Amino acid sequence: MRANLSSSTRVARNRLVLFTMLGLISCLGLTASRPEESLAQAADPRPNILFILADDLRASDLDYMPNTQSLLTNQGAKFTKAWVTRSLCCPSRATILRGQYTHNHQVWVNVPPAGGFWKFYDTGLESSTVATWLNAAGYDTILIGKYLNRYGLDRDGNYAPTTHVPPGWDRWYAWEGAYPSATTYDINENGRVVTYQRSEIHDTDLHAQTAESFIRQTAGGAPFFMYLSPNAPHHPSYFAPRHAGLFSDTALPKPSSFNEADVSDKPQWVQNKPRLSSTEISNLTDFYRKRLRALQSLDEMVARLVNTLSETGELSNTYIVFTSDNGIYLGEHRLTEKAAAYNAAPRIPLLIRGPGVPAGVTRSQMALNNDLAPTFARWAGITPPAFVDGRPLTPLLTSSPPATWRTAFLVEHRRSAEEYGYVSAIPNYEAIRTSQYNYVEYETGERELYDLNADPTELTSIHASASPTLIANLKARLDALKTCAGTGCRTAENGG
Ligand SMILES: [Ca+2]
Ligand SMILES: [Ca+2]
Repeated sequence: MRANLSSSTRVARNRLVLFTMLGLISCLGLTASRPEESLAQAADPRPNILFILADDLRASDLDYMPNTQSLLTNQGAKFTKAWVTRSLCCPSRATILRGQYTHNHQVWVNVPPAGGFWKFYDTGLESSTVATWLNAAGYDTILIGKYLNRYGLDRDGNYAPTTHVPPGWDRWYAWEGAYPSATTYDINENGRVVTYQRSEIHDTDLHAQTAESFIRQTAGGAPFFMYLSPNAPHHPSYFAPRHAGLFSDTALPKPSSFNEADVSDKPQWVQNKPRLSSTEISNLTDFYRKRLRALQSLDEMVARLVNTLSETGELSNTYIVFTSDNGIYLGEHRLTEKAAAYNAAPRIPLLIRGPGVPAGVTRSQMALNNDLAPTFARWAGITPPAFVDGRPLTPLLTSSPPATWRTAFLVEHRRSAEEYGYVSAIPNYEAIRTSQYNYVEYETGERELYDLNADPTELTSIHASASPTLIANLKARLDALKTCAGTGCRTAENGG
Protein backbone atom coordinates (compact mmCIF):
# COMPACT_ATOMS: atom_id res chain seq x y z
CA MET A 1 0.00 0.00 0.00
CA ARG A 2 2.75 2.35 0.99
CA ALA A 3 4.82 1.32 -2.02
CA ASN A 4 1.89 2.09 -4.31
CA LEU A 5 1.41 5.44 -2.66
CA SER A 6 5.09 6.16 -3.02
CA SER A 7 5.36 5.29 -6.69
CA SER A 8 2.19 7.15 -7.62
CA THR A 9 3.28 10.31 -5.86
CA ARG A 10 6.72 10.05 -7.38
CA VAL A 11 5.20 9.65 -10.84
CA ALA A 12 3.00 12.62 -10.13
CA ARG A 13 5.96 14.70 -9.02
CA ASN A 14 8.09 13.81 -12.00
CA ARG A 15 5.23 14.71 -14.27
CA LEU A 16 4.74 17.92 -12.37
CA VAL A 17 8.38 18.89 -12.99
CA LEU A 18 8.12 18.01 -16.67
CA PHE A 19 4.89 19.82 -17.18
CA THR A 20 6.05 22.84 -15.25
CA MET A 21 8.65 23.21 -17.94
CA LEU A 22 6.01 22.88 -20.66
CA GLY A 23 3.68 25.31 -18.98
CA LEU A 24 1.41 25.69 -16.00
CA ILE A 25 -1.77 25.07 -17.97
CA SER A 26 -0.55 21.65 -19.10
CA CYS A 27 0.29 20.89 -15.51
CA LEU A 28 -3.19 21.76 -14.35
CA GLY A 29 -4.59 19.63 -17.17
CA LEU A 30 -2.62 16.63 -15.90
CA THR A 31 -3.83 17.11 -12.36
CA ALA A 32 -7.40 17.33 -13.55
CA SER A 33 -7.07 14.15 -15.61
CA ARG A 34 -5.48 12.20 -12.71
CA PRO A 35 -7.63 12.95 -9.67
CA GLU A 36 -6.47 9.79 -7.87
CA GLU A 37 -2.93 11.15 -7.73
CA SER A 38 -4.04 14.40 -6.16
CA LEU A 39 -6.04 12.40 -3.66
CA ALA A 40 -3.00 10.24 -2.89
CA GLN A 41 -0.92 13.33 -2.19
CA ALA A 42 -3.58 14.95 -0.06
CA ALA A 43 -4.01 11.67 1.83
CA ASP A 44 -0.41 11.56 3.04
CA PRO A 45 -0.26 14.00 5.95
CA ARG A 46 3.19 12.96 7.15
CA PRO A 47 5.59 15.84 7.71
CA ASN A 48 8.63 16.80 5.69
CA ILE A 49 11.96 16.53 7.50
CA LEU A 50 14.67 19.08 6.76
CA PHE A 51 17.81 17.93 8.55
CA ILE A 52 20.67 20.45 8.54
CA LEU A 53 23.99 18.98 9.71
CA ALA A 54 26.89 21.42 10.14
CA ASP A 55 30.48 20.19 10.38
CA ASP A 56 32.44 20.89 13.60
CA LEU A 57 30.00 23.58 14.76
CA ARG A 58 30.20 24.43 18.46
CA ALA A 59 27.03 25.12 20.42
CA SER A 60 28.39 28.58 21.24
CA ASP A 61 28.72 29.40 17.52
CA LEU A 62 24.94 29.93 17.39
CA ASP A 63 25.60 33.35 18.92
CA TYR A 64 26.86 34.42 15.49
CA MET A 65 23.90 33.05 13.51
CA PRO A 66 21.06 35.58 13.87
CA ASN A 67 18.68 34.02 11.30
CA THR A 68 19.07 30.60 12.87
CA GLN A 69 18.33 32.13 16.28
CA SER A 70 15.20 33.96 15.15
CA LEU A 71 13.79 31.28 12.82
CA LEU A 72 14.76 28.09 14.65
CA THR A 73 15.72 28.78 18.29
CA ASN A 74 12.89 31.25 18.87
CA GLN A 75 10.37 29.17 16.90
CA GLY A 76 11.09 25.77 18.39
CA ALA A 77 12.99 23.79 21.01
CA LYS A 78 16.63 24.36 21.90
CA PHE A 79 18.43 21.43 23.55
CA THR A 80 20.96 22.76 26.04
CA LYS A 81 22.52 19.34 26.69
CA ALA A 82 22.89 17.73 23.28
CA TRP A 83 25.87 15.47 22.70
CA VAL A 84 27.61 13.17 20.28
CA THR A 85 28.71 9.80 21.61
CA ARG A 86 31.95 9.80 19.61
CA SER A 87 33.37 13.21 18.81
CA LEU A 88 34.74 12.70 15.32
CA CYS A 89 33.20 13.33 11.88
CA CYS A 90 32.76 9.91 10.29
CA PRO A 91 31.85 7.90 13.40
CA SER A 92 29.26 10.54 14.32
CA ARG A 93 27.80 10.56 10.82
CA ALA A 94 27.58 6.76 10.84
CA THR A 95 25.74 7.07 14.16
CA ILE A 96 23.37 9.66 12.70
CA LEU A 97 22.56 7.42 9.71
CA ARG A 98 22.07 4.26 11.83
CA GLY A 99 21.01 5.43 15.32
CA GLN A 100 23.78 3.36 16.92
CA TYR A 101 26.66 3.84 19.30
CA THR A 102 30.05 3.49 17.61
CA HIS A 103 30.78 0.16 19.33
CA ASN A 104 27.79 -1.23 17.46
CA HIS A 105 28.38 0.19 13.94
CA GLN A 106 32.18 -0.12 14.38
CA VAL A 107 33.10 2.86 12.17
CA TRP A 108 35.69 4.04 14.68
CA VAL A 109 37.68 6.63 12.72
CA ASN A 110 37.63 8.65 9.49
CA VAL A 111 39.76 6.35 7.31
CA PRO A 112 39.98 2.64 6.49
CA PRO A 113 40.45 0.01 7.67
CA ALA A 114 38.92 1.01 11.03
CA GLY A 115 36.55 3.64 9.66
CA GLY A 116 35.61 6.09 6.93
CA PHE A 117 33.17 5.64 4.07
CA TRP A 118 34.93 2.40 3.11
CA LYS A 119 34.25 0.71 6.45
CA PHE A 120 30.59 1.75 6.25
CA TYR A 121 30.41 0.49 2.65
CA ASP A 122 32.39 -2.74 3.04
CA THR A 123 30.42 -3.89 6.08
CA GLY A 124 27.07 -3.36 4.33
CA LEU A 125 25.79 -0.65 6.66
CA GLU A 126 24.41 1.33 3.71
CA SER A 127 21.68 -1.29 3.26
CA SER A 128 19.83 -0.08 6.39
CA THR A 129 19.98 3.62 7.23
CA VAL A 130 17.42 6.25 8.08
CA ALA A 131 17.32 6.96 4.33
CA THR A 132 16.35 3.39 3.37
CA TRP A 133 13.74 3.23 6.13
CA LEU A 134 12.06 6.48 5.14
CA ASN A 135 12.38 5.85 1.42
CA ALA A 136 10.72 2.44 1.74
CA ALA A 137 7.89 4.13 3.62
CA GLY A 138 7.24 6.53 0.74
CA TYR A 139 9.46 9.49 1.62
CA ASP A 140 11.22 11.38 -1.14
CA THR A 141 14.87 11.38 0.03
CA ILE A 142 17.73 13.66 -0.92
CA LEU A 143 21.28 14.11 0.38
CA ILE A 144 23.11 17.36 -0.29
CA GLY A 145 26.71 17.97 0.83
CA LYS A 146 29.06 15.83 2.91
CA TYR A 147 28.29 12.11 3.20
CA LEU A 148 31.07 10.14 4.96
CA ASN A 149 34.81 10.89 5.15
CA ARG A 150 36.77 9.25 2.32
CA TYR A 151 33.76 9.24 -0.02
CA GLY A 152 35.36 10.32 -3.32
CA LEU A 153 38.78 9.07 -2.19
CA ASP A 154 40.16 5.57 -2.73
CA ARG A 155 41.19 3.33 0.14
CA ASP A 156 44.68 4.84 0.12
CA GLY A 157 43.34 8.38 0.31
CA ASN A 158 43.95 9.36 -3.30
CA TYR A 159 41.33 11.56 -4.92
CA ALA A 160 39.00 9.32 -6.91
CA PRO A 161 35.62 10.92 -7.59
CA THR A 162 32.85 8.32 -7.47
CA THR A 163 29.41 8.01 -9.03
CA HIS A 164 28.24 5.66 -6.25
CA VAL A 165 24.79 6.47 -4.88
CA PRO A 166 23.92 4.47 -1.75
CA PRO A 167 20.54 2.74 -1.42
CA GLY A 168 17.65 4.76 -0.05
CA TRP A 169 18.39 8.05 -1.76
CA ASP A 170 16.14 9.28 -4.57
CA ARG A 171 18.43 12.24 -5.24
CA TRP A 172 22.07 12.61 -4.44
CA TYR A 173 24.32 15.70 -4.47
CA ALA A 174 27.31 14.48 -2.50
CA TRP A 175 30.61 16.20 -1.91
CA GLU A 176 33.60 14.34 -3.41
CA GLY A 177 36.78 13.88 -1.39
CA ALA A 178 38.19 16.12 1.34
CA TYR A 179 38.79 19.89 1.14
CA PRO A 180 42.08 20.06 -0.77
CA SER A 181 41.40 22.74 -3.36
CA ALA A 182 40.79 26.42 -2.79
CA THR A 183 39.68 26.86 -6.40
CA THR A 184 37.40 23.97 -7.42
CA TYR A 185 35.23 21.23 -5.94
CA ASP A 186 33.31 18.26 -7.32
CA ILE A 187 29.78 17.07 -6.56
CA ASN A 188 28.31 13.68 -7.53
CA GLU A 189 24.97 14.84 -8.88
CA ASN A 190 22.81 11.72 -9.19
CA GLY A 191 25.64 9.68 -10.66
CA ARG A 192 27.37 12.45 -12.64
CA VAL A 193 30.48 14.21 -11.33
CA VAL A 194 30.15 17.98 -11.79
CA THR A 195 33.01 20.42 -11.15
CA TYR A 196 32.36 23.86 -9.66
CA GLN A 197 34.63 26.89 -9.42
CA ARG A 198 34.79 28.59 -6.04
CA SER A 199 35.14 31.90 -7.87
CA GLU A 200 31.65 31.33 -9.30
CA ILE A 201 29.79 29.85 -6.34
CA HIS A 202 30.69 29.12 -2.72
CA ASP A 203 29.90 25.52 -1.78
CA THR A 204 27.40 26.32 1.01
CA ASP A 205 25.59 28.68 -1.38
CA LEU A 206 25.45 25.92 -4.00
CA HIS A 207 23.97 23.51 -1.46
CA ALA A 208 21.36 26.13 -0.50
CA GLN A 209 20.45 26.58 -4.16
CA THR A 210 20.12 22.81 -4.69
CA ALA A 211 17.97 22.53 -1.55
CA GLU A 212 15.72 25.41 -2.59
CA SER A 213 15.21 23.95 -6.08
CA PHE A 214 14.26 20.57 -4.60
CA ILE A 215 11.72 22.10 -2.22
CA ARG A 216 10.11 24.11 -5.01
CA GLN A 217 10.02 21.14 -7.41
CA THR A 218 8.49 18.72 -4.91
CA ALA A 219 6.05 20.99 -3.08
CA GLY A 220 2.68 19.28 -2.78
CA GLY A 221 4.17 15.84 -3.52
CA ALA A 222 5.26 13.04 -1.22
CA PRO A 223 6.76 14.10 2.12
CA PHE A 224 10.51 14.61 1.86
CA PHE A 225 13.55 13.81 3.96
CA MET A 226 16.44 16.14 3.17
CA TYR A 227 19.88 15.46 4.66
CA LEU A 228 21.60 18.80 4.08
CA SER A 229 25.19 18.66 5.21
CA PRO A 230 27.39 21.63 4.29
CA ASN A 231 31.13 21.69 5.06
CA ALA A 232 30.89 24.83 7.16
CA PRO A 233 32.58 25.67 9.44
CA HIS A 234 35.09 22.76 9.22
CA HIS A 235 38.76 23.57 8.56
CA PRO A 236 39.92 25.15 6.26
CA SER A 237 36.71 27.15 6.73
CA TYR A 238 36.26 28.49 3.23
CA PHE A 239 33.81 31.40 3.15
CA ALA A 240 32.01 33.43 0.50
CA PRO A 241 33.81 36.60 -0.68
CA ARG A 242 30.89 38.74 0.56
CA HIS A 243 31.76 37.75 4.14
CA ALA A 244 35.49 38.43 3.93
CA GLY A 245 35.34 41.69 5.87
CA LEU A 246 33.49 40.31 8.88
CA PHE A 247 34.80 39.46 12.36
CA SER A 248 38.29 40.85 11.79
CA ASP A 249 38.41 42.07 15.40
CA THR A 250 36.39 39.32 17.10
CA ALA A 251 38.20 37.87 20.11
CA LEU A 252 38.80 34.16 20.61
CA PRO A 253 36.60 32.88 23.47
CA LYS A 254 38.71 32.22 26.55
CA PRO A 255 36.73 30.26 29.14
CA SER A 256 38.46 29.35 32.40
CA SER A 257 39.62 26.11 30.79
CA PHE A 258 41.43 27.98 27.98
CA ASN A 259 45.11 27.00 27.86
CA GLU A 260 44.70 25.35 31.28
CA ALA A 261 47.71 26.28 33.41
CA ASP A 262 47.78 23.32 35.78
CA VAL A 263 47.12 19.95 34.15
CA SER A 264 48.71 17.87 36.90
CA ASP A 265 45.21 16.47 37.61
CA LYS A 266 44.95 15.16 34.06
CA PRO A 267 46.30 12.07 32.26
CA GLN A 268 49.73 11.91 30.72
CA TRP A 269 48.58 12.65 27.16
CA VAL A 270 47.35 16.08 28.29
CA GLN A 271 50.40 16.70 30.48
CA ASN A 272 52.56 16.01 27.41
CA LYS A 273 51.03 19.02 25.65
CA PRO A 274 52.85 22.29 26.36
CA ARG A 275 50.78 25.40 26.95
CA LEU A 276 49.73 27.14 23.74
CA SER A 277 52.25 29.71 22.57
CA SER A 278 51.29 33.24 21.56
CA THR A 279 51.77 32.21 17.92
CA GLU A 280 49.45 29.24 18.36
CA ILE A 281 46.84 31.44 20.04
CA SER A 282 47.13 33.93 17.19
CA ASN A 283 46.60 31.10 14.67
CA LEU A 284 43.61 29.81 16.65
CA THR A 285 42.12 33.31 16.64
CA ASP A 286 42.55 33.52 12.87
CA PHE A 287 40.90 30.10 12.50
CA TYR A 288 38.02 31.18 14.77
CA ARG A 289 37.34 34.26 12.64
CA LYS A 290 37.36 32.20 9.44
CA ARG A 291 34.89 29.80 11.04
CA LEU A 292 32.53 32.66 11.90
CA ARG A 293 32.71 33.95 8.31
CA ALA A 294 31.99 30.43 6.98
CA LEU A 295 28.95 30.26 9.26
CA GLN A 296 27.31 33.24 7.58
CA SER A 297 26.41 31.33 4.40
CA LEU A 298 24.99 28.58 6.61
CA ASP A 299 22.90 31.15 8.50
CA GLU A 300 21.70 32.71 5.25
CA MET A 301 20.80 29.22 3.99
CA VAL A 302 18.53 28.68 7.01
CA ALA A 303 16.64 31.89 6.22
CA ARG A 304 16.45 31.07 2.52
CA LEU A 305 14.99 27.60 3.13
CA VAL A 306 12.50 28.71 5.79
CA ASN A 307 11.35 31.35 3.31
CA THR A 308 11.11 28.77 0.50
CA LEU A 309 9.09 26.41 2.69
CA SER A 310 6.79 29.29 3.59
CA GLU A 311 6.30 30.36 -0.02
CA THR A 312 5.52 26.80 -1.12
CA GLY A 313 3.03 26.23 1.69
CA GLU A 314 5.16 23.48 3.26
CA LEU A 315 6.52 25.23 6.36
CA SER A 316 3.70 24.33 8.74
CA ASN A 317 4.16 20.62 7.98
CA THR A 318 7.97 20.51 8.06
CA TYR A 319 10.27 19.60 10.94
CA ILE A 320 13.55 21.48 10.73
CA VAL A 321 16.41 19.97 12.73
CA PHE A 322 19.68 21.89 13.01
CA THR A 323 22.76 20.29 14.57
CA SER A 324 26.42 19.35 14.06
CA ASP A 325 28.42 16.10 13.84
CA ASN A 326 30.73 17.22 16.67
CA GLY A 327 32.18 20.31 18.31
CA ILE A 328 35.86 21.21 18.50
CA TYR A 329 38.36 22.52 21.04
CA LEU A 330 39.68 26.03 20.48
CA GLY A 331 42.35 25.90 23.16
CA GLU A 332 40.32 24.50 26.07
CA HIS A 333 42.66 22.34 28.21
CA ARG A 334 45.43 23.25 25.67
CA LEU A 335 43.59 21.17 23.02
CA THR A 336 42.76 21.62 19.36
CA GLU A 337 41.69 18.02 18.67
CA LYS A 338 38.06 16.87 18.74
CA ALA A 339 37.99 13.36 20.14
CA ALA A 340 38.53 14.02 23.86
CA ALA A 341 35.78 13.69 26.48
CA TYR A 342 35.92 17.28 27.84
CA ASN A 343 32.68 19.04 27.11
CA ALA A 344 33.43 21.41 24.19
CA ALA A 345 33.89 18.66 21.57
CA PRO A 346 31.15 16.11 22.27
CA ARG A 347 28.73 18.97 22.98
CA ILE A 348 26.65 20.00 19.96
CA PRO A 349 23.93 22.53 19.18
CA LEU A 350 20.48 21.03 18.57
CA LEU A 351 17.46 23.04 17.46
CA ILE A 352 14.12 21.57 16.36
CA ARG A 353 11.08 23.41 15.07
CA GLY A 354 7.99 21.90 13.47
CA PRO A 355 4.38 20.84 13.89
CA GLY A 356 3.41 20.82 17.56
CA VAL A 357 6.81 21.89 18.87
CA PRO A 358 6.36 24.75 21.36
CA ALA A 359 8.11 27.95 20.25
CA GLY A 360 11.07 29.28 22.17
CA VAL A 361 11.40 26.49 24.73
CA THR A 362 14.60 24.94 26.06
CA ARG A 363 15.07 21.29 26.95
CA SER A 364 17.85 20.26 29.34
CA GLN A 365 17.36 16.50 28.96
CA MET A 366 20.28 14.64 27.37
CA ALA A 367 19.80 14.35 23.60
CA LEU A 368 22.26 12.28 21.54
CA ASN A 369 23.24 11.89 17.90
CA ASN A 370 21.96 8.30 18.37
CA ASP A 371 18.46 9.78 18.75
CA LEU A 372 18.18 11.52 15.39
CA ALA A 373 17.40 8.49 13.20
CA PRO A 374 14.71 7.08 15.53
CA THR A 375 13.22 10.59 15.82
CA PHE A 376 12.93 10.88 12.05
CA ALA A 377 11.44 7.37 11.89
CA ARG A 378 8.83 8.32 14.49
CA TRP A 379 7.82 11.38 12.50
CA ALA A 380 7.47 9.17 9.40
CA GLY A 381 5.27 6.77 11.34
CA ILE A 382 7.63 3.81 11.06
CA THR A 383 9.36 1.53 13.56
CA PRO A 384 13.14 1.52 13.13
CA PRO A 385 15.17 -1.74 13.19
CA ALA A 386 15.91 -3.35 16.56
CA PHE A 387 19.63 -2.52 16.23
CA VAL A 388 18.90 1.16 16.93
CA ASP A 389 20.34 2.27 20.29
CA GLY A 390 18.84 5.77 20.44
CA ARG A 391 15.32 6.87 21.24
CA PRO A 392 12.88 9.29 19.60
CA LEU A 393 13.11 12.82 20.98
CA THR A 394 9.43 13.37 20.24
CA PRO A 395 8.28 13.19 23.91
CA LEU A 396 10.55 16.18 24.62
CA LEU A 397 8.97 18.18 21.79
CA THR A 398 5.59 18.49 23.49
CA SER A 399 4.57 21.14 25.97
CA SER A 400 4.68 18.54 28.77
CA PRO A 401 7.85 16.41 28.52
CA PRO A 402 7.98 13.16 30.53
CA ALA A 403 9.41 13.27 34.05
CA THR A 404 11.82 10.42 33.38
CA TRP A 405 14.46 10.35 30.69
CA ARG A 406 17.97 8.90 30.29
CA THR A 407 20.24 9.91 33.16
CA ALA A 408 23.56 8.96 31.56
CA PHE A 409 25.22 8.12 28.24
CA LEU A 410 28.46 6.73 26.87
CA VAL A 411 31.24 8.64 25.08
CA GLU A 412 33.80 6.40 23.39
CA HIS A 413 37.09 6.74 21.51
CA ARG A 414 39.42 4.40 19.61
CA ARG A 415 42.56 5.64 17.96
CA SER A 416 44.11 4.30 14.79
CA ALA A 417 47.58 4.68 13.32
CA GLU A 418 45.97 5.44 9.95
CA GLU A 419 43.77 8.21 11.29
CA TYR A 420 46.04 11.20 10.89
CA GLY A 421 49.10 9.48 9.45
CA TYR A 422 50.28 9.21 13.04
CA VAL A 423 48.68 7.82 16.15
CA SER A 424 46.24 10.19 17.87
CA ALA A 425 47.60 11.49 21.15
CA ILE A 426 44.45 10.40 22.96
CA PRO A 427 44.56 6.82 24.29
CA ASN A 428 41.46 4.69 23.83
CA TYR A 429 38.85 5.51 26.43
CA GLU A 430 35.25 5.10 27.50
CA ALA A 431 33.47 7.79 29.48
CA ILE A 432 30.11 8.10 31.17
CA ARG A 433 28.47 11.48 31.47
CA THR A 434 25.65 11.93 33.97
CA SER A 435 23.90 15.15 34.92
CA GLN A 436 26.56 15.69 37.61
CA TYR A 437 29.66 13.75 36.60
CA ASN A 438 32.02 13.07 33.71
CA TYR A 439 33.97 9.88 34.47
CA VAL A 440 36.63 8.65 32.02
CA GLU A 441 38.50 5.32 31.93
CA TYR A 442 41.56 5.11 29.64
CA GLU A 443 43.17 1.92 28.33
CA THR A 444 46.31 3.13 30.11
CA GLY A 445 44.58 2.60 33.45
CA GLU A 446 44.36 6.36 34.00
CA ARG A 447 41.08 7.82 35.24
CA GLU A 448 39.38 11.22 35.31
CA LEU A 449 36.34 12.38 37.25
CA TYR A 450 34.77 15.83 37.18
CA ASP A 451 31.94 17.11 39.35
CA LEU A 452 30.15 19.23 36.76
CA ASN A 453 28.13 21.10 39.37
CA ALA A 454 31.20 22.29 41.25
CA ASP A 455 33.57 22.41 38.25
CA PRO A 456 31.62 22.88 34.99
CA THR A 457 34.74 23.66 32.92
CA GLU A 458 36.48 20.48 34.11
CA LEU A 459 39.57 22.09 35.62
CA THR A 460 40.23 19.68 38.47
CA SER A 461 39.81 15.92 38.21
CA ILE A 462 38.77 14.45 41.55
CA HIS A 463 39.30 10.79 40.64
CA ALA A 464 41.94 10.38 43.36
CA SER A 465 39.90 11.93 46.17
CA ALA A 466 36.31 10.91 45.32
CA SER A 467 34.50 8.37 47.48
CA PRO A 468 35.04 4.74 46.40
CA THR A 469 31.27 4.27 46.40
CA LEU A 470 30.78 7.05 43.87
CA ILE A 471 33.51 5.65 41.62
CA ALA A 472 32.09 2.12 41.92
CA ASN A 473 28.61 3.30 40.96
CA LEU A 474 29.87 5.22 37.94
CA LYS A 475 32.08 2.31 36.90
CA ALA A 476 29.16 -0.12 37.10
CA ARG A 477 27.01 2.09 34.92
CA LEU A 478 29.89 2.64 32.48
CA ASP A 479 30.49 -1.12 32.24
CA ALA A 480 26.82 -1.63 31.35
CA LEU A 481 26.98 1.04 28.64
CA LYS A 482 30.29 -0.06 27.06
CA THR A 483 28.80 -3.15 25.44
CA CYS A 484 25.10 -2.23 25.34
CA ALA A 485 22.96 -2.79 22.26
CA GLY A 486 19.46 -1.74 21.23
CA THR A 487 16.94 -1.80 24.05
CA GLY A 488 19.79 -2.65 26.44
CA CYS A 489 21.34 0.77 25.80
CA ARG A 490 18.14 2.55 26.71
CA THR A 491 17.86 0.48 29.88
CA ALA A 492 21.49 1.16 30.82
CA GLU A 493 21.09 4.88 30.13
CA ASN A 494 18.05 4.94 32.40
CA GLY A 495 20.09 3.41 35.20
CA GLY A 496 18.28 0.13 35.44
CA1 LIG B 1 32.96 17.12 12.00
CA1 LIG C 1 43.65 21.46 36.13
